[in-house]
Amino acid sequence: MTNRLLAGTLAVLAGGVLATHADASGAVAERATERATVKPARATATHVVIAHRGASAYRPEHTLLSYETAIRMGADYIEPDLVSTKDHVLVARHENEISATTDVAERPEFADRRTTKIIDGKRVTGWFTEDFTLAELRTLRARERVPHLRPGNTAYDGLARIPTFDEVVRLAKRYGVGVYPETKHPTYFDSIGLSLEEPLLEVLRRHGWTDRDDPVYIQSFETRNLRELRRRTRVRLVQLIGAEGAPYDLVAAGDDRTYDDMVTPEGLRAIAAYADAIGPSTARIYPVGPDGRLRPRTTLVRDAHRRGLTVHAWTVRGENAFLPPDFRQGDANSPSYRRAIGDVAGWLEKLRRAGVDGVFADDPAIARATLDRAARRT
Ligand SMILES: [Ca+2]
Ligand SMILES: [Ca+2]
Repeated sequence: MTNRLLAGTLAVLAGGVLATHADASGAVAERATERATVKPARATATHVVIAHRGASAYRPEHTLLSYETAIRMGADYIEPDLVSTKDHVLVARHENEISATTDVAERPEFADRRTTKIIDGKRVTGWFTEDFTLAELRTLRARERVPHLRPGNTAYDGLARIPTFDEVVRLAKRYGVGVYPETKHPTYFDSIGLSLEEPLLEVLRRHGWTDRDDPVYIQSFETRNLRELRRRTRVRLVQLIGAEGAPYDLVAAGDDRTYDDMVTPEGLRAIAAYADAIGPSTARIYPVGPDGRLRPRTTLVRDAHRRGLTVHAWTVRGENAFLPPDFRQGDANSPSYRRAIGDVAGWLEKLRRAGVDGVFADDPAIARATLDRAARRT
């Protein structure tokens, strides 16, 4: 474990700088330097660090810059959210609507692609990946989603393209870490003839990742596509569980079961029939009271472990704006209070004590260091 922490620390120190350069055609490419000096942590310790959208605290989310930074910080897994292009290639974006994380709205050639759709029952207006070919999407440039909270990350705006899932897997393999892909809106993508599961498994198969001991977890907030994946692959599957609401596939089918039902012992037993892990909101472990304070912890982690389910909780973010009030720090009247970093190590330690097996973290470095330090003590 000491070696692992050391490796992660060295990686951060040695690899903090990522070089970007313009290639002959003028496009910006991302390239790692000092590759030989980097020995990333491997998924062998007790606690797994999943780099949520990459090192999204430090770089625009879902870019190779973000994933590579996460690997250098000691992440075990990098987490691409997956949506489809018009020509059925999987790319990494948190939503199929891309105006918040790319420069698409400023491209006159794509102005007529702006449209309104109903996605998972909600009306959404903007530009959608399924209306662009991969070649078209590749002309866009990624940008920071929350510049008001992460102003430093805007320095990287315009430097990275939208990566394909294949590129993300190749990056992970090059560094010896795993991938933790999430299928986004699987019922919706089925409805427009761009099913996500087939190309997902095909990319993994091409890279030789087909078994439960390969460094892969596939996650979904829906249930039907995980059951379907269980029949088609041996790689590990994760049922995501929201703080509220219900899986959209159940809603669409008129099934009134909700995430509340899924965290009961009976619900967990049903999940264990097709999934290897659950990915609950931290609010399912430490509910948030009406005053915003954390309430005593639930029995979810224990109940899940009794069913043989691994527990990976989401999402740990360091800014006060995202932390439970108990862990916020600084002057609440300061204009920079929301983006100031609170006691994220304290929050991670509290989750560790609750027995979680891993966390989704926007800052993989602090998660790696905190969880490893705790493991060294115990
Ligand atoms: Ca995700
Ligand atoms: Ca499908």
